[in-house]
Amino acid sequence: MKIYDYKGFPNPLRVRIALAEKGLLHAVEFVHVDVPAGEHKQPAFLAKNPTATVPVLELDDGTVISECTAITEYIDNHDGEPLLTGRTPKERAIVHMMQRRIEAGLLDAATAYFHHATPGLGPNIETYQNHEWGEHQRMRVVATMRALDGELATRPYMAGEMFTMADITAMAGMRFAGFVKIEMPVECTNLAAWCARVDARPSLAEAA
Ligand SMILES: N[C@@H](CCC(=O)N[C@@H](CS)C(=O)NCC(=O)O)C(=O)O
Repeated sequence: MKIYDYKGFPNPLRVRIALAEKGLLHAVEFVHVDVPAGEHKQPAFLAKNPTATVPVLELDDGTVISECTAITEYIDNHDGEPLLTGRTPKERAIVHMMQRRIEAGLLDAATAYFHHATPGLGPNIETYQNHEWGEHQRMRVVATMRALDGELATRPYMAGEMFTMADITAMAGMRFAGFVKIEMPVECTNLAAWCARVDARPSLAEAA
């Protein structure tokens, strides 16, 4: 298996954490894609992923899979022992529900803020910016943090009693929000405790 990514970027981090949780971090070959230089917009990469984003998983048979949720599903289920994506239909549904809420309201919103309301990846990559939209997304991030804080009053992890893909997306989102200086409201004590709990997992250090 090959993973095309850019170490340190939030979406690649999601897949690296999933690999670490499964003990597979050293079983894959990482191929560096120079995103700031625009390599992901060149024909060779677009042939693998027409949406021009990293990470991308390439299987030994040549199958190419993009989107972190799809890649995580493959990594987690290929051995028949899922740890991160739920085991029963109900667990799987709740993991996907929470994952998508968090992806949209936290990670994607923080990313939109970065690309639209800050210099982002620089003028060569940021060919369209809408500052007002970016600022709106910053407010969405804070609202999502408050909503997640409320959810975490009743359970230790985003989708229930176990650490899952929803927590991975949330950690990538919280880290990226911190990187772009969107602060967590001080009253979000449940979310702060969750951050400390998840940060302490060995997979986070292994994937960094
Ligand atoms: N929904 C995609 C998002 C991937 C994504 O946006 N990756 C960023 C890096 S964190 C990227 O490749 N950005 C390139 C660009 O914006 O031009 C996923 O889940 O993989």
